[in-house]
This record gives sequence, structure tokens and C-alpha cells, in this order.
Amino acid sequence: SKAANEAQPANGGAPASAFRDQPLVNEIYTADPSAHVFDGKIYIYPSHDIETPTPDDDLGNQYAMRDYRVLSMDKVGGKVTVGPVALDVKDVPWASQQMWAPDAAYKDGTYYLYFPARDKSKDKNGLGAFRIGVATSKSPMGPFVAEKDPIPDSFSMDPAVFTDDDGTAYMYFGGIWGGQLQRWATGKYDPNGSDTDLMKDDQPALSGKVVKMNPDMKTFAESPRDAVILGEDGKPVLGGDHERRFFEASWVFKKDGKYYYTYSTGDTHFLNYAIGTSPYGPFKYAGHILKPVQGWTTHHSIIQHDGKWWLFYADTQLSNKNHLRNVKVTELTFNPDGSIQTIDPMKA
Ligand code: FUB
Repeated sequence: SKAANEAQPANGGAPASAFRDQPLVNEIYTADPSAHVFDGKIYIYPSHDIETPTPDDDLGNQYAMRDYRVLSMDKVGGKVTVGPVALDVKDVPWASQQMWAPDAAYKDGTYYLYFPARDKSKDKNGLGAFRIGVATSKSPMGPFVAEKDPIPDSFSMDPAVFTDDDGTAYMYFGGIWGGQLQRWATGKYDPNGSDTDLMKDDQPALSGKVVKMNPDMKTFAESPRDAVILGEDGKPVLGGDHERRFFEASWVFKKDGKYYYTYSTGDTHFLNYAIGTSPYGPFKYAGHILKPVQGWTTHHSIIQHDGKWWLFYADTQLSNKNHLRNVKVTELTFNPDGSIQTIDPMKA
């Protein structure tokens, strides 16, 4: 395994000293960290990146992950435990490949793992449609047992489940390009649809989705709605506005009664936030949380623990390869007006 503090990765990325934060683990590659506090302890549900001969493409075929492993730690800065395999694609009856960014939730003694994967259909590229599955366990570390079918009416990827103060859970999901959200623009899947976006730069951008979950935490209570991001002018952000429009990696948290909708801008590599007064939005664009990391993707989660707010994110410090990432954590600072201080992951 590669030491987190080595001066210079073998294949020529930035030296360790150039990064604001160091990888949380270096014995496996991890990305898309969804952190939660269960029983006072921090659990991270990341993607488990693996080597593949598949070259980088716009569909993200190089992200060929096959299983999940959960990380845990008592507090930020404490020892990080890497759990055993918590769910393997071979044990998910409906899934063919690509176990992408997961999330987790807890209710009434059961832990729920939400995960996207391609189903067994074939699109114009010979690849399955992304669906979202759910698996359960009595332990936050798993192993998790998957339902036989994906969540009915689920589509696209990057699920993030937020539970409001009244106990109602909402799933935020979706991503354009390889995440296929653009193929669902009419409400029905088009297997021959665009591999990127709708190519309508002067029209409102595609929105990520939000849907209320049923109390069973395994099914949707309604049809998914658009989580609309509004610009400062009160109008929806446009498709051509690549520094502000939604790409993937939804994450929602609540602070001082406001709902923070946070997401990645994909090809411009920012983590952004927008603020609303309802879990359904609309959310008013408020700025960047994180400037671009080393590596193409950026994907995160935000939690409060020990009286501080923490941003979990990932970059490619250990490998300098887009598909072999490592998760990190850094403190997030709010201004008195509720705005977030933008973080630069690279030291100046
Ligand atoms: O890790 C695979 C995909 O890349 C995730 O689902 C996206 O959010 C991006 O990080």
C-alpha cells in the first residue's frame, strides 16, 4: 500500500505537502464519502474504487466498482477502521456492474444502505440503466442484504437520504452524463438518449431529484420532483452555466432551520451549495464549498460532530488516477449569516 505522507506519488501527482488534508485510509481506494453519526460514532459509506483497464470516458466506465466497505472512527483525527465487504454486486440480483456512490440511513434498529448500479438492460452502448437499490443490516458496518429488485420507479444514481426533524426521510438523487439523468427528461427512459446533457444551454438546467420516502425506508411515497436551483435573479440556473448548474452528488443537511442543498458541478469540478426553506426546494444558489480537487470527480458529505461541522470529500492524491480516489475530511466554517467559507483543497 502507498503511504499517505510519501513526498511524491510514484506516477507524478502533486506532493503530499501540496494538499490541505491527507487521505483517511491508504490500504484501499475510496471515494464519494457519505458520512453519518450513528450512536455518537462516525461511519463513512464510500465507493470502493478498484483498478480497471477501462480507459476514462464521459460515461465514467472507468469507475468499475464491485463492492462496498464501510469506514468508522470515534472522532475526526481518531483511528479509522476499514470494515470487511458490506455488499458485493454478485449478491444484488438485479445489478450488473458499477456500484457507484452510496448512502446510508438508520431507523428503528435497522441500517439502510442505498446504492446505485446498472441493471441488466442494454442501451445503445450495450450498458444497463442506472437504478437505485436498498439493502439492510442490523449493524452500521454491514453485511447488508439487498432487496431482490431496485427501488420501484428509481433511476439514475448518487442517492443521498436526509431525515428531517419530524422523522420524514427524503431521497435526493441523480446525475447527468454517465449518471443518465438527461435520458429521463420526458419522464420515461430513452436508452438511445444523450451521453452528456440535453444540449440546451439557454434553457433551465436539468435538476437533481428529490422524493419523500415511505416509512418503510425502502420505497418512494410519491413521484420524484425536481430540486430546482435558482440563481440570484430568482430564475432557474441555465444548462450552459457549468459553474453553477447541478451535475451529480446531492447532499442535504439542515442548519438553523434552513435546508442546504449541496452538489457537484461535474465538468467544472466545484462543490456548490444552495439554500431553501423546504426539503423540496427551490434552493437559491449561494456559492462554492470546495474548489476543484486533484482528479476529475468531486463528491462529498457534510455532518456535525463534536460541536464542529465537517466536510468529507475525495481526491486522487494516492494514485493521480481519476478512478482511484481517497477520502479526506476537513473542517467546514459557517459565517454568522449562514454562508459557508469556500475551501481550497490545495495549499496556496
Ligand atoms: O464514483 C462514481 C461516480 O463518480 C459517482 O457516483 C459520482 O458522484 C462521481 O464521484
